[in-house]
Amino acid sequence: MKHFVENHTRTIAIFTCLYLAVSSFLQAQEKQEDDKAYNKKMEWFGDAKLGIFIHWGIYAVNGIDESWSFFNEYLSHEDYVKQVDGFTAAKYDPKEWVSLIKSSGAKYAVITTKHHDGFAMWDTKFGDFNVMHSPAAKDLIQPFVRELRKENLKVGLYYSLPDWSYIDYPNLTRNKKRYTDDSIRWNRFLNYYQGQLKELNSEFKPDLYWFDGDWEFSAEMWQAQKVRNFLLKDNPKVILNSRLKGHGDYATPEQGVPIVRPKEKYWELCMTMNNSWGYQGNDNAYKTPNQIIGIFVDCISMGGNLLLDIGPKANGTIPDEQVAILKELGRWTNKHKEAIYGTQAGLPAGHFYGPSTLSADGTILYLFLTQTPTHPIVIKGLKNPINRIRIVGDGTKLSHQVVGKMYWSEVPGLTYIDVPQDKLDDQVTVIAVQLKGKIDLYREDGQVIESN
Ligand code: H79
Repeated sequence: MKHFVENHTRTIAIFTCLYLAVSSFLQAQEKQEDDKAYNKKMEWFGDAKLGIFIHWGIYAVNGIDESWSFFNEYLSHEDYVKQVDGFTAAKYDPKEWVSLIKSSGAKYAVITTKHHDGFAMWDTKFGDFNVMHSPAAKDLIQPFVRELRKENLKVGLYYSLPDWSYIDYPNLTRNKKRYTDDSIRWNRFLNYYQGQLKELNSEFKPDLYWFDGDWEFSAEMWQAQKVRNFLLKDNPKVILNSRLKGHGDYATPEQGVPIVRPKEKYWELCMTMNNSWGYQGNDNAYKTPNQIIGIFVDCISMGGNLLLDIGPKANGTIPDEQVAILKELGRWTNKHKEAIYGTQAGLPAGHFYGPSTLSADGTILYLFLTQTPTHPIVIKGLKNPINRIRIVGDGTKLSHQVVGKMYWSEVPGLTYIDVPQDKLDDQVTVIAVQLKGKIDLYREDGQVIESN
């Protein structure tokens, strides 16, 4: 009898172990499948590198902060809303917008369909605080989406979760609340905002949603998982930014350029050209094209994208300063496209004094010269022999010299590359280093010398 119990216990133990091993194997496989599907979905985004953000809404009429100006009580909600009367979009030319965006080198655009102020820019069935009840009196999103698609650019829709104008939304301003705890009113708001999202999803089938304002409530309150599920159900390839309380696909640092590489595989820095998201005629603090290109190459060097913002005027024209920046960016991205699109993050810190990228196959290293070199530039810790070095978008061959390579040491020498001053780009010069084989870096801390 004792023997039987022992045997029986052993059999159970063996089966339990087998079961656990098989189920963890299956789970790992499932995760791999998930990762594969996720990476496939994210592929266009990872390759795109540059997107244009558009903040367009009634705040352009007075040229004041989008939504925040009344939320922070710099003017009354009533006065803020009066801007609707001046929102004409009279010179709106979506074809021209898209042609400018495309010529900048951007591969996608993200437009505000509704900011925190709640003013909807498309012909929504939900409520009447929208563009149909303004002098513009037409859907402004639909023709823009159509033009983007015609030009093969990806479509991103910005949508604010908070709606500070909606009668059943709890927050009106920083200091004024409509209510704090009322599930009936909150449910009315949930139906409203989720209804709008379903409308956007079925009408425009965007490639990407850019949510904002999720900090106001919890994932449970927003019903974030449910929202993600219904958006993906009807539009399975859609990418969601991170601002759906942890239910998104990629990270969105705002304004601050990362110093170290973000831990998320996919990320995008959103940034203004001056200090405002929407059009503000008084804000002349524009970054120079050189600064913007410098920030852009920092992003791609760390495996991220740049989503660069423009703020059109209430009549639908894009301010001259912004057009000029996009054009210069376009000249630069077009000349250097091989070093930008479809590349991967470049060298980790320590190998080169500046940003860099790598071709998808890892055999070409692109170095971005954001500062004018007064001497040959140097790469450290490169084990590969070099086939050829050239200036991107120009073709000039460059000579190099390897210095300090000891035959008895594993540590590679220093590679010095001569860059002729008369071949520099007006903004950022790019050097292509064609390697023999995939890049191979020395990453140790030198070598202990035991005998010489
Ligand atoms: O649409 C643009 C801005 O209007 C919006 N996002 C970009 C794309 C934005 N508004 N504010 N912010 C981003 C940053 C907000 C910061 C704060 Fe807060 C909100 C400070 C206080 C409330 C969240 C909660 C961060 C700190 C506490």
